[in-house]
Amino acid sequence: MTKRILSFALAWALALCLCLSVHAENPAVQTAFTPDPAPMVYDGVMYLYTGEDSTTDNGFYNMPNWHCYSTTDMVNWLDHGVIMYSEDFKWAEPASAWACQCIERGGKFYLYVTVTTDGGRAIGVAVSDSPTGPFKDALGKPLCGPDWLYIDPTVMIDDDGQAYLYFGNPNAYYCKLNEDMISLDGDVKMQEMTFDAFGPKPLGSDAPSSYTEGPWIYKRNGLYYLVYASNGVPEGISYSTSGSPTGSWKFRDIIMEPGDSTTIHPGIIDYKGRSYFFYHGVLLPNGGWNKRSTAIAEFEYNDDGTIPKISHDPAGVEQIENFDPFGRHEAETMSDSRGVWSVTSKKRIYIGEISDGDYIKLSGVNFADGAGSFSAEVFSTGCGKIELRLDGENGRKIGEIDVPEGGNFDKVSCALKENSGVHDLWFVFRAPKDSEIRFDSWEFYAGDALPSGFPVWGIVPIAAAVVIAVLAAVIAANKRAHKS
Ligand code: FUB
Repeated sequence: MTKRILSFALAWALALCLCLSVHAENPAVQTAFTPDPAPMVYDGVMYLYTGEDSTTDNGFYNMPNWHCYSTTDMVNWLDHGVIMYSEDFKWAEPASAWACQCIERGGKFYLYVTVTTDGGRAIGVAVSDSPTGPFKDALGKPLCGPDWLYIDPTVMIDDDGQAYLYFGNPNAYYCKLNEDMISLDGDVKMQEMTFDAFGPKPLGSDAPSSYTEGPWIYKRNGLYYLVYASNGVPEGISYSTSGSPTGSWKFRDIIMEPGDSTTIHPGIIDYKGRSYFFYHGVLLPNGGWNKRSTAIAEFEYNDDGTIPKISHDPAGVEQIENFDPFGRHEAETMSDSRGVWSVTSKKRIYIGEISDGDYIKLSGVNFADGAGSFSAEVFSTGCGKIELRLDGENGRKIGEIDVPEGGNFDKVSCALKENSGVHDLWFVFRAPKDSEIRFDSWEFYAGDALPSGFPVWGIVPIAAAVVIAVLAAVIAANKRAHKS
């Protein structure tokens, strides 16, 4: 008996592990090119701020805007769309939205960015009441700059409330921020760029140390960590530590060797008891040195607080919670996708450019006792279908909706076949050649599944017919009674 209970428990534990250890492949986002990742945790949610490498090549970095994404399970990310364009800073040039970082203070969110202005780079600051925007230029002018050195801002608020801003290429600079977070407290200072502080300079380089750009500052267990792109190009990632936020710094080690991208931009953060390392690389089809994507790796600090070596791992990170599909969800929520692109329009963010054979995948979706029906706000330029499949692109089909031609994100529904438990969910799109599907949102409804292929809207005429038939029978019976 004990044996049976044990093997039953083992089977359950195994099943649970299988459910939770679904791996999403890097990159974290497939619906845009997402360089210069900057994570932020606020109110139990992991936010990710990135630039966007345009699909249109201009021979340099063509970066029109910044995006924000969020997750609570590290694998299924929701795209909050474009949160700002570089020209929202009226003094800045279009398509110059380089690295950024967001931080919260006193219920306001401050977004520090790099943009081009007056032939140089400058750091601007925008403010919002929400982590996902809208953000507004806080000053109407640069916070500091312009000069080439003013790139890649990273920001930290120390335990005593003092905020610090760090930035710089090819040297590392810092300054204090006033409590308002939008003005400097004192002068900008350069760190001591020595071998001891930032490691050995690359062979044949004029640089004073291995420090290159893209600093990321944080404090952990009383120790300050400055993580940065190192070794010139192609860049790797190294780090230095200090007992003080202003240095002096001690070079510790290289964390990540250069990959396939000229640049690589770090961000490190703890979330739900785990430590995550964000960087970018060339990870999407048609990617390249100026079409980069955010990748994530989980790591554990060594007992002495040092950071282990981290490899470029396409496997990505483990899902840490199941996904609840009930209630309304944006279509731009996913762990993986193929062929689709996120669009930020004036009215909404939606998934567009969907053609035949494309898919969107959500990982570790907990249907609990089962969903009975499904609806989506969707339309197409031809007719189309969305197939709902479990555990694979060609997995078991639990339902299908017809996507209407024309209209404007009208709601269509279908009944579902059995789907209880935890599954990976795939929306597989079918569409005639040269047509496009646009997909704004979806929703699962708990309850008994309707017979297979039975459209939810079909209930209305049938219910009406039943009511009419009953009424007619009652009237007829009344008439008969009256006559006799
Ligand atoms: O993305 C443009 C620039 O490339 C960033 O500001 C640098 O850190 C490097 O990633």
